[in-house]
Amino acid sequence: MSKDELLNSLENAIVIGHLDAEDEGFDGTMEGTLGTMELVVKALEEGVDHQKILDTFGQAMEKVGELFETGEYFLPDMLASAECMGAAMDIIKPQLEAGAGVDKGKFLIATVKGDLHDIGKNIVTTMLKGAGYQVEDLGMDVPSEEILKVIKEFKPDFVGLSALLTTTMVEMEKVVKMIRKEGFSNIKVLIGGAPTSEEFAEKIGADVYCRDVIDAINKLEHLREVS
Ligand code: B12
Repeated sequence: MSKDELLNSLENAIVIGHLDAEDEGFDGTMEGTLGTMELVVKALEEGVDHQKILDTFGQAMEKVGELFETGEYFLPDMLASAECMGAAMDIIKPQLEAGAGVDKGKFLIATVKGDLHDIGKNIVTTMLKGAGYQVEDLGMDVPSEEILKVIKEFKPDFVGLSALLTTTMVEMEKVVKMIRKEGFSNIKVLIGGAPTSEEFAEKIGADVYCRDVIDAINKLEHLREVS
């Protein structure tokens, strides 16, 4: 199997929620065929670029979203793909986190209140750790009060907020206002997640919008240079 074929199979396995070779799949025909976990291990063994693997994860979840939107997928289907993503991330995580041996600052990250999407946030957490940031991850569905409490204890240089729903992105504004009201003017706030944008970041007073994790790493470098 070529590297491209391997990545295509990986994308397909995530989309159809095929976890591993023991999983028989939704139609009972997939037992014995390579699932997400075996394919990620194989990709790593064959030296496929980590970023290409992460891109494949993103493309797979994008497809799952489209299938959900068009009514072909239901919640359990999205959950099966999310489970595959979680397992795949657990496999690749140690390699991505293998520290840069530098201290680039403290980063507090959370998915805002009401939002249960944490795949993107977890990728950002893992990659930033690997890039040398000290990351405190508060998880998902985190109320603004909790974020503020931890800001006071952890004293981060950066706060990262994630939201995947149009209904929860408004929570971000609440957090930004709280941070500013408490006088933490030195903390840079980064936001990300599908419904957010540059314009939205500006509107709510966040410092930076990040399209994806690479964008985040580049923009953080810039913020560190100018501060
Ligand atoms: C997986 C998934 C789920 C899973 C989540 C599991 C989990 N543990 O995360 C489950 C099944 C639980 C779920 C539930 C729901 N979901 Co959902 N879900 C998705 C799906 C398919 C993929 C999201 C994902 O993981 N993407 C892959 C990651 C890698 O990308 P990402 O999150 O965007 O993150 C990258 C960047 O955005 C950025 N980033 C993200 N956050 C941050 C933060 C910072 C600080 C930085 C710097 C960068 C950054 O970097 C990341 C890595 O590069 C999306 C479709 C989509 N296209 O997004 C729908 C989607 C987000 N869900 C949707 C919906 C409607 C729901 C439900 C309401 C469904 C329902 N009827 O119950 C519920 C809501 C639950 C809740 N309260 O949150 C809609 C949202 C529509 C909208 N506009 O609001 C989408 C868009 C699907 C669709 N097309 O309709 N979902």
